[in-house]
Amino acid sequence: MHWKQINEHVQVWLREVSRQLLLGRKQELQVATKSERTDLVTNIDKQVEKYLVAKIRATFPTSKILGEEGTKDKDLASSQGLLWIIDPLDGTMNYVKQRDCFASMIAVYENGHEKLGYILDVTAQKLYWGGPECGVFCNDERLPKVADLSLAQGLIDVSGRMLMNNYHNVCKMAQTSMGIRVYGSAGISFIHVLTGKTVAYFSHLHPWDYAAGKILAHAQGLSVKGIDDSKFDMLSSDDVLVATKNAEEDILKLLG
Ligand code: 2AM
Ligand code: CA
Ligand code: CA
Ligand code: CA
Repeated sequence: MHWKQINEHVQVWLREVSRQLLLGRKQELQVATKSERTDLVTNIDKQVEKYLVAKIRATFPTSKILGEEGTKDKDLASSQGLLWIIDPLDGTMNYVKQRDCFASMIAVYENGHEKLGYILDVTAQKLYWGGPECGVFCNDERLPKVADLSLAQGLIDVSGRMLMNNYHNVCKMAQTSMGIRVYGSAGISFIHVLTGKTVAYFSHLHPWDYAAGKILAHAQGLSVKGIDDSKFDMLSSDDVLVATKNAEEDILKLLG
């Protein structure tokens, strides 16, 4: 399928997703915990996933879908046709506590190949989108390629949990870099690497946290790597490192 046939629909859906997320943050949220005290889900996470799944099924009925909030079709690994991986609201804790720094993400694969990735920075009203066939855009403007800086030349971004536990020696990585940042949204962190604001982002992530960012990062010439598992496909969780090629080399040497 031509990427434009998919993109014309997704761009319209994400405008509605943006409206729902902006409206939701003004309202009282229904907040529940999932795996632990700090793992939250709101009525808006569920509402946006439901909206996107309905649109995908109505428009591309043979699609397979994996969504964070419970959508999991059978035979996701079968590589035929379109596979959608969606994170309706990324940075739910930020959405609840700060009401900013959150994203919505969609990844599209066709016959097992990376096709299109979308990260919507809702409060900035910026949609980062693209893929191997069209390159990467921010809204209507093509994103420039980022400089291949080393770890010592840039900022590194890790998850709060990795930092608190000095997991994989991240304190040493931070000391080697120009400084460390923690944003609380994998989508926003991917955007920072895509736009050259940071040289690396390192976090334990699920497929819906990294699928869109991985497609965009590859199209930007950046490296995305799973650190723990030898198998790093679009359906496994892993400690994921997205970085410039130079910073990746530096970080791999410091890994604990
Ligand atoms: P989420 O908001 O969609 O759950 C910081 O918490 C970042 O890590 C967010 O992008 C969050 O995505 C993701 N994340 C992955 N696993 C998480 C977990 N178990 N608890 C909280 N956040 C998690
Ligand atoms: Ca979540
Ligand atoms: Ca997420
Ligand atoms: Ca989410």
